[in-house]
Amino acid sequence: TELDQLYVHESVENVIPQDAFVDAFDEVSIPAELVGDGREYDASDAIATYAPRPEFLDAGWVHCIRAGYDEFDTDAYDAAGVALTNSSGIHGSTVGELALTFMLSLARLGHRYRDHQNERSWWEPPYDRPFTIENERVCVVGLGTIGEAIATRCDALGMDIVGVRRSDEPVPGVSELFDPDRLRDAIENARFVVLTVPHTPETEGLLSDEEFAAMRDDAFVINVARGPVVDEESLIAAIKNDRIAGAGLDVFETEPLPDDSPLWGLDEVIISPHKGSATNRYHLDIADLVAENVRRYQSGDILKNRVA
Ligand code: NDP
Ligand code: 7N6
Repeated sequence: TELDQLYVHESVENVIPQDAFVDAFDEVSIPAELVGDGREYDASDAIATYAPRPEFLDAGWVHCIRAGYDEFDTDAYDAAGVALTNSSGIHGSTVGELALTFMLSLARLGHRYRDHQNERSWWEPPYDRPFTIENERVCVVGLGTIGEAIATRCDALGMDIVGVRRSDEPVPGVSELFDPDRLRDAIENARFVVLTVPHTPETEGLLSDEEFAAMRDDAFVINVARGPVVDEESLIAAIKNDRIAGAGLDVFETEPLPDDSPLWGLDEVIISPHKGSATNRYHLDIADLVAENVRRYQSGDILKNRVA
C-alpha cells in the first residue's frame, strides 16, 4: 500500500512546537496533519510521534522522533508487520556538545563559578581542584552517532579516548575498544566515563556499586543516554562518599527529577532537564528524516533507521 497521509501526533509537543513541526513537512510529498489520541488508522497512514499509542499498530509506518525508542514495544510492531523507525543519526552535535559542556565545566569549574556568582561571591577554588581535559582519558560507553561525535570532539581537545561497544567496528580517535564484558577494565583509568548506549535489558544498571568502586576517585560520570543505565542510588552514594568526584547528568531514573532528589544539592553534579537534543532546528532535522523515508516507502526501498 502507498502512503497517502502523514499524521503528526500531539505528543511531539514535548520537544517541538506543533505548528513549526507540521509546517516543516511542506517538503514531504504527502499532506501532514496534527492528531490527538483515539483516531483510527490504516495501512496508508504514516505517523510521526514522540510517544507510543496502541492504535498506531494499525498504521502502515510509525516514526519515533527520538533516538531512544525504549518506550515502544518492538515485538508488537514486528507481530503486526508495522514498520517502526527511530531518529538516530541527528543527535551527534546537540548531545555531543552537551557532553563536552559538562566535561569542560567539571574541569574548568563553570558550574562552581556560576553558583558563587549567584551569591555575588568572588570564590577561588582550591589549588588542586581545576584541571584541563587535555591529556585526560575519557571512556565513551556506546559508540553510535552520539558516542562517535563525542569521541571526535574529545580528540580535537587532545584527550586520550577509549570506548566500549559490542561490535569491533573502529571509531576515529578511539585508541582502544573494549567489549561490554570488559567494562571495568575500560573505565578504571578514565577521568570521564560517558554513557551513550541505548537503554536495553543489557545496559540497565550498567554503572552501579562495583563500577564506581573500580573507577578513579577523581572521575566524573556523564550520562546523556537514559537514566536507568546508571543505578542512581549507587551514584549518589559514590559521590557523597568521595568514591568518585561528580557527574554531569541529562537523564534520570524519574523525570522530571523529583524535588527531594539528593542530586540537586551536590556541588559537583550538573543537572540538565533532558534537553541534550534541544536545538531550534529539531523540527527540520526530523522532517528531513521523515521526508527521506516517505520517498523510500513509496518506492518500496528499505527504510532508514528501521528498528522493527
Ligand atoms: P546509536 O544507535 O547510533 O548508538 C548506540 C551505540 O551503542 C551503538 O553504536 C552500539 O554499538 C552501542 N551499544 C548498544 N548496546 C551496547 C551495549 N550493551 N554495550 C555497549 N555498547 C552498546 O544511538 P545514538 O547514538 O543516536 O543514541 C544513543 C542513545 O542515547 C539513545 O538510545 C537514547 O537513549 C539516548 N539519547 C539521549 C538524548 C538526550 O536528549 N539526552 C538524545 C538522543 C539519544 P554496538 O552495536 O557496536 O554495540
Ligand atoms: C527529543 C528526545 C532521544 O532519545 O531522548 C532523546 O532522542 C531526545 C525528541
